[in-house]
Amino acid sequence: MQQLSDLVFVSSNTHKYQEAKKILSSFGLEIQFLKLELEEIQSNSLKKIALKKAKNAFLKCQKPVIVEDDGLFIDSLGGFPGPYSSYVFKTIGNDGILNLLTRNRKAKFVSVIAYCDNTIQKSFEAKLDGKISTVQKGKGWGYDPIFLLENVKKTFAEYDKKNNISHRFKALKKFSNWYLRM
Ligand code: ITT
Repeated sequence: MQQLSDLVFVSSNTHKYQEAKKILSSFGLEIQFLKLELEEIQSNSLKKIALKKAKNAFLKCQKPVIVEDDGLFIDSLGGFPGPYSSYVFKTIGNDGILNLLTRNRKAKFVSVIAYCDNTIQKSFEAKLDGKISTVQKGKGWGYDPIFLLENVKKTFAEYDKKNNISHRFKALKKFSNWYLRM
């Protein structure tokens, strides 16, 4: 049964919201959306960034909120761009990343979902291992055209089941298991 809630997903990124909405709906949870660019603290920890964003979002909405902070961590670049993924995407973009890489192309996507209401602050983290492709493939958003799933040999942008396996799916699953039992 679908559960309507006061829960608001706050983000400046509509793609993230659309995926989160579908995923949460498959767990029986309906959410609202507030499109808003929240101030982000500088930190090496996605968890710290996400928890602070959630606190700010709650202060703005005065309703239970979730936010998400993601990072693409590339092994041969010592985890770069990691917490700076948004800035790096806006500046050098996918072509810039491809130009930086040579042989070792291992990478992972990490998602941290942070929840905040007037008494609780909590975060849920998940990762998905993959590789950086040699060329962009498919028409996805963000890093989707360069994030290669080794087992299916497709990028996220080419793969129609992204929402069943992604870093976002895994973190939202952990969140829902907790939230729906609260
Ligand atoms: P917020 O307002 O929610 O912070 P944002 O896009 O700035 O939105 P992040 O700070 O979490 O989000 O930045 C993560 C970066 O990684 C950003 O450039 C995204 O486009 C990219 N990204 C995150 N998840 C992705 C996914 O599933 N596929 C492709 N790119 C993704």
